[in-house]
Amino acid sequence: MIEDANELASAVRKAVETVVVTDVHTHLFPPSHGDLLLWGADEVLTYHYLVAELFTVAPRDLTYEKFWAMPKTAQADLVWEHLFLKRGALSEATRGAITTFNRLGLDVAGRDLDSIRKWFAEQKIDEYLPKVLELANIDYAVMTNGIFSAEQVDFWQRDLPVPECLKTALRIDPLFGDGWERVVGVMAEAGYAVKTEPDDKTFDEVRRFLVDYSARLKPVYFAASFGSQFAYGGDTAFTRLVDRAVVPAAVEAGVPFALMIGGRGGVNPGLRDAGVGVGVADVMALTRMLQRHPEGKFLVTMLSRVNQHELTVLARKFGHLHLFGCWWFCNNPSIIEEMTRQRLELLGTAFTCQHSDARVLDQLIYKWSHSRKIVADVLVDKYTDLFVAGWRPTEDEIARDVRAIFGGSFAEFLDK
Ligand code: RAT
Ligand code: ZN
Repeated sequence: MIEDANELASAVRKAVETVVVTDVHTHLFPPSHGDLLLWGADEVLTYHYLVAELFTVAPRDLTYEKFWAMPKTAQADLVWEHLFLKRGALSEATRGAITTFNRLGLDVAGRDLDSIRKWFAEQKIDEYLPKVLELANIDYAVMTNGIFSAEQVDFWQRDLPVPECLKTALRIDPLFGDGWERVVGVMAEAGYAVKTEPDDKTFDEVRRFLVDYSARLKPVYFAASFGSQFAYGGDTAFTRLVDRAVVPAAVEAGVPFALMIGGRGGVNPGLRDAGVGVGVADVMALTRMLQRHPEGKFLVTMLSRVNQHELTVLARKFGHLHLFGCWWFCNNPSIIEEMTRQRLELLGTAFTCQHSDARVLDQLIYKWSHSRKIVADVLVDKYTDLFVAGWRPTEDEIARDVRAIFGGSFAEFLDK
């Protein structure tokens, strides 16, 4: 038992620093899937979070069209020049690139991008991937596998090797909204009796398609992201699809349905991925889904800070809802701190405090090192309050609780 407050603080910090984390949502791919797996200096520097920042300061004659027509190294050069050399790299995404290069042992203070690039050019991905996972101290990362992406499906059909540290998630966004006609074509071609004007048979066939896919890819969950206009209930096509196909398929496959809610698409399409904004969504829509489907399991993260409190309260009401991560625009120290405090105060350890959303392998390094530091600060406060209240935890109990919010509670949720 720990009897001293200083000893308690160092035990908590050590537990967070050393905990093995599960990264429940990334955009990584197996090395066998070739160029789909992004890594290296130029990918780090052209992360869409950084492209958005570049255009906040870029000269007016740098049009989006000009930028996208450039080779990646030229795009990265522009980001480096405007966001790292001409002004302080104080934003979360810019600091993240610095942390990443630094933790890889590169001389960031020297500001020599060419030598950083040279180092990356010497790395072999099969050795580099495990090295990054070790530096980030991750047991496994969940990928985003677009089952309606022809490029990705082509790789899966070839049965290529997938390292143990990467697990699949079936990404099904095109089923909802504009993608419907195209995906009906894909499913019909694969032998499923689906119609663009959906009837009960179509829903059954979509369910069968998802269950068959699950048997092949063995996903951890099904996932989709939804805009801030997310709506559920009544006699809508989306509601019927969720009720009759998606949730039944997830239940049959024994996996949760993950919903990421709150992007505002098309705010600035010229910026491509970087052009999505944020909007406040209706938590009641999610509430209705949870009420209607007690047999399902739901993993949820929301994008707007405004939604976080209501969402966290909702997670106290339903054991089949598990919250994860501080998503995208919430993945900033001030908001991670606030969200983690709020979730601990309302949920104890029954949530997953963070996911990386890494699109570029190397980003695992900074996303996890930055988050560990913030979560450690919050946990030191919480354990100190508990100590003052008279409780005396052991080191093992602290390690157990830390692991819970970095992946243990997620594993329990999957198993329950
Ligand atoms: O955070 C991001 O990189 C977003 O662009 C999206 O990938 C989002 O996380 C998603 O999975 O839809
Ligand atoms: Zn994502």
